[in-house]
Amino acid sequence: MYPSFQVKPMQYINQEFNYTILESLAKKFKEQGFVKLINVFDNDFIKYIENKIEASINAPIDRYQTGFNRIAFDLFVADKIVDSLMQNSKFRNIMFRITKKELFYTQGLGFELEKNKSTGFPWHIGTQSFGYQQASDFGCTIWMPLDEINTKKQRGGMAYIPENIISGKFMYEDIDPSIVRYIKERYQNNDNPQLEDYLQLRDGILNNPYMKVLLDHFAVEDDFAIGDILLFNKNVIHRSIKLEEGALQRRRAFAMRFIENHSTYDQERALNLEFPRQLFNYPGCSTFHLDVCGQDGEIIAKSRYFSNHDNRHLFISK
Ligand SMILES: O=C(O)CCC(=O)C(=O)O
Ligand SMILES: [Fe+2]
Repeated sequence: MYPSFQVKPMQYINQEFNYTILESLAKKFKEQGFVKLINVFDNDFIKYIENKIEASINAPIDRYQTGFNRIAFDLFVADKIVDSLMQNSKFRNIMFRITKKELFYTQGLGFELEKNKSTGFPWHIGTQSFGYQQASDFGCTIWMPLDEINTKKQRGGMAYIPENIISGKFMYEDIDPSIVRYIKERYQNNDNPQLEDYLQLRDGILNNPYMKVLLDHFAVEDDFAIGDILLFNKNVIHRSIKLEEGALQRRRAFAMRFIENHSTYDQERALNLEFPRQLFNYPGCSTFHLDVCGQDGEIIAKSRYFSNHDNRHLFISK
């Protein structure tokens, strides 16, 4: 007889979130645009992600990413483990009950901050990650730190603004498009716009001294144990928090982006992401927004870009 040896299947989700808990999380998510969930992912899943991130993230290439020690966009394409998380009924239930949306997984990203050095991203919204869907379409992120975050010790997490106080919606709807339009019009008028003009506007609107007074005042910063996550919608203004002195050398995080399943492609918005990169001739961090669809108005989740739509669709049978 051979000893009966079986590999334990990955559970992904560590605990039951009952109806009452999910409804109270949903209420918070609706009000604030974000919610912290405790003890969601199991150790096997976290270890898997950690190993893969370690092997995939690299030194930054784009100026906008230099706040990180290592970073990667477009991770986990056709990854069996991540695909089966999207198929997991407990996971689907959590995502649907809290967001009240049927979601489609688009992208995975990895981030690493180095102690006392990396500043990460300043106040921002998901201009790049959600820059190919209509401004009004729903999108959200699961942010999953891979190192413990203690706000009273080393910090190194994120800060975020409740959407019922200040929402970042105006950035998608008005500011991002008008910044590109301003640069374009100056270019057309032979007014010689400079990369610096663009960068100051792109990063400056949410980080100018007066806006910072408000954002810093209303910022929420949480502790995270390994397995805890932050779920936040695309309108939540957020920033990285520096990892301060202490035992941890670096803080890593994995982010998963989702869009509402019926979101459509906004080609002008996607091309707007490219315009400054072409004009000022610097590399972008991702071409996902160009590759994902070819036609304006196309349903993104049905695009030929995704080889297996069912693996990414958090389908809910009602
Ligand atoms: O991990 C970080 O510091 C930044 C993460 C972030 O901005 C995001 O996931 O949108
Ligand atoms: Fe972000």
